[in-house]
Amino acid sequence: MTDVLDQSQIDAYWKQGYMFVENAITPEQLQGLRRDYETWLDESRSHGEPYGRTLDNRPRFDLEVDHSPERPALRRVASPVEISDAYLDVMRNNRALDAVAQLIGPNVEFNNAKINSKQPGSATEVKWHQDFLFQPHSNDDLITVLFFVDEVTLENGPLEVVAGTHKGPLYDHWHDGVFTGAISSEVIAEQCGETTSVTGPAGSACLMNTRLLHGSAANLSDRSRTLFIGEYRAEDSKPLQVNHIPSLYMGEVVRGERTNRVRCSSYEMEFPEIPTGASFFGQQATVSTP
Ligand SMILES: O=C(O)CCC(=O)C(=O)O
Repeated sequence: MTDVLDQSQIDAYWKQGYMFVENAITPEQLQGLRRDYETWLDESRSHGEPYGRTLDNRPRFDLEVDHSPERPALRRVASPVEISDAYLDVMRNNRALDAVAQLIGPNVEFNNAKINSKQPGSATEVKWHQDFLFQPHSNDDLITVLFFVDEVTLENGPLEVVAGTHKGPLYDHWHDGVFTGAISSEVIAEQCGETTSVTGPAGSACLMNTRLLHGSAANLSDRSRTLFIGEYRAEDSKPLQVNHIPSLYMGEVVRGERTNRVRCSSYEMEFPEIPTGASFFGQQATVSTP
């Protein structure tokens, strides 16, 4: 395994709950991600509603409500690793994954992957949530890696995080009997006063603890903001529910080896709702909280 982090960076990750990694992928890999996304964006012009099929028979390509042939707003591609060699290669081979292996490895499995894209002027936003509330595991050693397919700026809807909240509680994502995939407005008022926007050049990545509170606002610029998002887990962290973005590659050991061990930590939460629509954007649309 290649060590890419020194001890001070490892300590900073566990203190803040996130980490920025520059040059997480090569320029050639970046070009491949861009090329395939542009092809899918172009294809989306000829669709008026979510389309394609994932392993669990949900639409693979999800469209924003303001999508049109003239201004396509393809906001989500579920499991692009199954339909693109470029995305599969990045999922398996990237510098951020070496950092993940140092933080929660040495043995690491792939959990799931998706693209979140905010086209200029589209309504797409991500409400405040914690990833773990969508995917309970026997322990919480999971890291989400968000690869910047475009440059991410303050104007184009960057990821916003609340540093240190991975050490706090798991907040309810069910409200009045509805799984909204988001925290309540009370928790937002209490916890999300001081946020950090994670910006940087295309090709970089943000590593995020699965318990960290995060969200992102709409893209107010004239440039797209596309992220390729991969989730990884310690190999001894076993899923307690079906994967909400299943793929042929879930559970693949991407660093280290298979040990056949399970490790449990102590926590409590309500199981999430398994989405029936194309993505969690539909679930989050059921609430008006930011
Ligand atoms: O697209 C973003 O800005 C954040 C992505 C995210 O939090 C998610 O998809 O769970």
